[in-house]
Amino acid sequence: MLIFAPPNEENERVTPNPPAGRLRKAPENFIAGADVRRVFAEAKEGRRDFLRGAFAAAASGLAAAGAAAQPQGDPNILELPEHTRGLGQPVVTDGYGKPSQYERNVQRRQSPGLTQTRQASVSFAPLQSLFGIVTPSGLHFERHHQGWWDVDPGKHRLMVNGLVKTPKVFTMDDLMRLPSVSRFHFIECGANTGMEWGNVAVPTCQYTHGMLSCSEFTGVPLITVLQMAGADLKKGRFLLAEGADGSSMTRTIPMALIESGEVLLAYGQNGEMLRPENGYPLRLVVPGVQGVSWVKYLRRVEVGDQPWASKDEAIHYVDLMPDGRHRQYTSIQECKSVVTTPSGGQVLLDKGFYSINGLAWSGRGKVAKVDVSVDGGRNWRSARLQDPVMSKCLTRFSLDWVWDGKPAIIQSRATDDTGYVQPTQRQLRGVRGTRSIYHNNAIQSWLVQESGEVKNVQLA
Ligand SMILES: Nc1nc2c(c(=O)[nH]1)N[C@H]1C(S)=C(S)[C@@H](COP(=O)(O)O)O[C@H]1N2
Ligand SMILES: [Mo]
Repeated sequence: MLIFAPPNEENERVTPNPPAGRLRKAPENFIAGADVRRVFAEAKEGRRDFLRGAFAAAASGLAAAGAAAQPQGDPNILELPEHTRGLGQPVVTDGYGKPSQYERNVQRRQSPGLTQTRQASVSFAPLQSLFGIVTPSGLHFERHHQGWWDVDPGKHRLMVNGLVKTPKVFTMDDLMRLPSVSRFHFIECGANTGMEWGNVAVPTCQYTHGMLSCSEFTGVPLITVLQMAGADLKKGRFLLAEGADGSSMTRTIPMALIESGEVLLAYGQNGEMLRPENGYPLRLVVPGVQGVSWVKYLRRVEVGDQPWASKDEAIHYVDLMPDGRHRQYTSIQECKSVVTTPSGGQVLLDKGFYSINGLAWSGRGKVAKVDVSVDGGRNWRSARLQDPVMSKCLTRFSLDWVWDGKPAIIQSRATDDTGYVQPTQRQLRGVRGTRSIYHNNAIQSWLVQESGEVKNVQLA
């Protein structure tokens, strides 16, 4: 079984075997020695935590909804509601369509696990409320290093320079006249699930995994404009992408990825222009690679013969390994998955049938298989993969489950088409130690308590 994918040109080999004694003290949400039985016993005693406080409101709402479903004498059937008798509202011709008022809880949110700052710089997508694989644009997660802008497309320019015959400047009109492609891809911030390194039990999958979204992107393959500028692809094995916001966001992209035609100069997202928060009017789409390389407000690409080691690849987005060295240019988002229902903060209303649902993805290709466990990883069953299964794109999986009302630990484990298997927390820490921020693709565990409340736990 391959635990870690083979290194490639931008993925340095990881060092196995961290020195002993480096693991931090197990916090409350840690299940020591994978002692699932102890946790089951504790859960039976009804031990509760902050979930009660923060999510009691949501929980009681759910319970009420369940209790309202009466088989007989239901006034919702017997009494004709207003909407079957009166005239409905007119067509919406002068505005942008909005979700139902009853869905207003479905929002991007700031994580309670992050330091609260004057201006938040990350919002998380509500994965637990989404269906299928596409993230509605208004719910796409956001990560801004210096705030977002609504950039005037009439004034926006893309410069192509460096190792090229003729440096060129493109307007948005120039770019949109070129042949385009549309492709579905996920984008995941390298820091997604990062709090789990520090054993911070953020309560919901919105906060553990919500720096993840998936869209249909439309744009021009970057290679097209490089060819138009006469790029020297022999010497020019790297490309610098630069954003037009104040964060000086610059990232090195290996030319091999660009030559494959996958890297896009994208202006479209889910059938319309990009949203300002997501880089309007132009962003780089680098399938499989961590979000930071998907430079927004893209204003310049420079062809060069070596990596730039810019601040966002020399100081940030490096992984501190157990031997004290930093892993750099580890850009590919390895195979990962998460169960989105039932997940942390949700409440199972009653025993009986549930469809376990979740998302799986790999930065190296397609998801080949997802296994699901309801007993903390002792036994696994293969989940159904929902069509379509696309490369470097979210894949939806599901598994039928009958809950017997006893505590259960739900996990998912994805395998991609390179044969790489998503690691457990213990396996990942065994190689990477505990001092990373980025690239945590470990198996997530949700504890279903007898009360029906679901909680984020870690198995050590
Ligand atoms: N110009 C610019 N591009 C950027 C960033 C930024 O702050 N400025 N943030 C990066 C990071 S760290 C991530 S995870 C993604 C987030 O994209 P999103 O906000 O569309 O979700 O954009 C990347 N591109
Ligand atoms: Mo990011």
